[in-house]
Amino acid sequence: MTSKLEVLARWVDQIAATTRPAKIHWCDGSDAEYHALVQQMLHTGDLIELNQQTHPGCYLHRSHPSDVARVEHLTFVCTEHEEDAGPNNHWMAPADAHAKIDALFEGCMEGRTMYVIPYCMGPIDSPLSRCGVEITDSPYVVVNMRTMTRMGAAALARIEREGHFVKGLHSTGELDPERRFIMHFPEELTIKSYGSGYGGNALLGKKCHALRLGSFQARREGWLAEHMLIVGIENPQGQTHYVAAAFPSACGKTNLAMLIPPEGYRKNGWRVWTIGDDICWMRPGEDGRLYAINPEAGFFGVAPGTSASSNPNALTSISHDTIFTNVAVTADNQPWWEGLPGTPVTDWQGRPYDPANGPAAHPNSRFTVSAKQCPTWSSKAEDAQGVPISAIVFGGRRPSLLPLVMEAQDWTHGVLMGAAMGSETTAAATGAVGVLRRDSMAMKPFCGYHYGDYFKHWLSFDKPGAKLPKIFHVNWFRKGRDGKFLWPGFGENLRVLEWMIARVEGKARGVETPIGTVPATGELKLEGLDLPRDTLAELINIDPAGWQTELQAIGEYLDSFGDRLPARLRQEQQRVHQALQMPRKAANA
Ligand code: OXD
Ligand code: MN
Repeated sequence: MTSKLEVLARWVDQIAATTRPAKIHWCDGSDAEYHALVQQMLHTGDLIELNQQTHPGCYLHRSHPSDVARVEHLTFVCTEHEEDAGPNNHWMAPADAHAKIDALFEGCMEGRTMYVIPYCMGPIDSPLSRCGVEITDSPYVVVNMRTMTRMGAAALARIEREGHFVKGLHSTGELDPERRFIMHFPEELTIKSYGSGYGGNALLGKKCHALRLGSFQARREGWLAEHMLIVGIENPQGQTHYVAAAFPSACGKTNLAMLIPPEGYRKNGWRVWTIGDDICWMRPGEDGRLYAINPEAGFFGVAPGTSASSNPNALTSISHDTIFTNVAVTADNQPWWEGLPGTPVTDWQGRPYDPANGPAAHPNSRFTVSAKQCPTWSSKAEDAQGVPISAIVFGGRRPSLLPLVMEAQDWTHGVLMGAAMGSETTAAATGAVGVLRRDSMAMKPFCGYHYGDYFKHWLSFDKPGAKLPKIFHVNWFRKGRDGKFLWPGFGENLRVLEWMIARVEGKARGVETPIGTVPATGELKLEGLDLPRDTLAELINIDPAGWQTELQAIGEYLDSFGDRLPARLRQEQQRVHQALQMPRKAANA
């Protein structure tokens, strides 16, 4: 082993001395390795074969019923100074955190195999990509990491060239919620995760590396690591604009990333290209624009709600070579979840399906699939330079107040829109569902440092020579008085994206309001959509009294970040608040 890999070899030896595995397996990422691991897991029952006629290469994994989602209350950012982790994270002193979790790792791999997974987040040749090594005792983690990252020999070669990497240590342990921690040490570029086999807690390349440590690395190095999908919108003239969009977990990022244009748009030649559905790394290019890569190579998508009407591209992607986690199965052994046709016979826990036990598939059941299986996958996802971003979109589940779409006046206002983002909670994390919480840039569970410093970092991109994307805020989830959604969503969201692109190209006038620019009458193309005019008016209506209360609440929220909150952001909030107090024309006049 050459000298640069000695650091890695020494670390692996040291972990082996603590965890005491029976065997060490260095993962090469080959097909043969993948198939051997699948066979082994079929034998142990970690995987269950699904109907190979209808779903070739598809398998089901059932996790422990207490281990089905991310566990934010057990997730820690362990910076030397508590202040650096910020009020947005749980903090533990690094020495205490190491001691606590190392005690759990002691001897935990006895009699088992320890897998060493070298991986690269992002295209293997991209200067923006970053490498890591995950050590785990879970073969399920290995096969998922193979789909979700560029894993194996090529990543190892890059690590050897660069000589540095993020260190991730994981063990499923006893799957005891009392002995479960996800610890991040950003200053040491180290992750330690014990006691959970669930994706976000165990596939360390994803949330732990690409977002929590990634955001920390990004701030140091002058780029952004964000919880965003990346989608390309090609117009009938063949020009493609790339849009990066942040929504909290389980708010439809995967659906938007794989959107199917409404029929009229398809006929006219509009196309949609998928680059990523969850994470986006962006940095300024030489021309001043922001260029983005998707650090992931696969989708770890929420299964329930994925259907022929909501996301046919996802459904096609997962018709073969997919690992399903915690879905139900039908009588002929096909994967099943709420929203699909057919009938479940066995629920996600392997019990005969009984509606009295709740949904057949766990609400946070997932599929893991290679991005290349998506019919709209774009080869630009492999572009080492990334794709230029024309628009950044923020959004959340807001049943009222927030209009369908609004555009920020400038970058600072856009950062305020992102910081003020709020959403109803979903099943992607444990805890109550349907409660409104602020989730700045959809990064509340993922920002690896103080939110005040993070906002400052965002603001810092606005400098001479920068050609920054326009920033928008959308709300697909506004409800009418009858409690029903006002906007049909899904493919129809392209109409809103078209308006944004028209704004980017200077082809739509919009109507300025104190909270942002909304579409002028006739600018949102509604042909072929049965949407009454007053529903549209309601969707973009701005309620000044409601917004005054909202701005007040945003101010209080910003104040919770204390001294580290950039004054510019608080001034921006005051500017908007004051503008709301001035008399103005009706937004949708
Ligand atoms: C995810 C999440 O799994 O955000 O992507 O929870
Ligand atoms: Mn996510």
